[in-house]
Amino acid sequence: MNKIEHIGIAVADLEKASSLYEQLLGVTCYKTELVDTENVNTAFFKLGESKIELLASTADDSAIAKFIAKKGEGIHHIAFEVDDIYAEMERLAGKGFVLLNEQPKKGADNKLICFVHPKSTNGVLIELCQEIR
Ligand code: CMX
Repeated sequence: MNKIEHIGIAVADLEKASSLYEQLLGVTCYKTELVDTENVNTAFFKLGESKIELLASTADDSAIAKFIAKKGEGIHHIAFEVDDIYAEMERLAGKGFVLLNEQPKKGADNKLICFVHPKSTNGVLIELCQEIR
């Protein structure tokens, strides 16, 4: 894995949270993107090499809605950049990590993504992401 690509933060209201994070970070949101397949609306902020992704639910039964109902707003996942997501998935599966996708799927911000179950990573939801070239 190369680096932390972004940290995902679950928020209840994307507009309010975006405006707050613009003030907090001192940078403007560079992209908002609706990801229908995940039932989320996202807003991205870039700080040097790292990014923050705010995630708001668009459906009552989405992963983000469930997360907020159970734990409240807060850090939802850490995403690591990888060069070859297929090789990395095979490597992690071989070591016993529980992958939540059999195949990489298309995520926000032009990425192929795969999630690793938090039960196999000390309670932290991990995302692998590879830039779609
Ligand atoms: N971080 C840490 N723990 C989490 C978690 C998260 N983000 N989401 C759920 N959990 C915990 C639950 O609290 C629960 O813990 P306990 O068993 O101790 O109560 C456990 O994981 C399993 O929860 P569950 O109710 O059985 O399963 P869920 O239906 O909540 O699903 C998960 C959990 C991770 C499998 C599901 O959210 C998932 O598949 N996530 C991947 C997809 C995703 O998160 N999409 C949204 C982001 C998309 C994007 O970044 O663009």
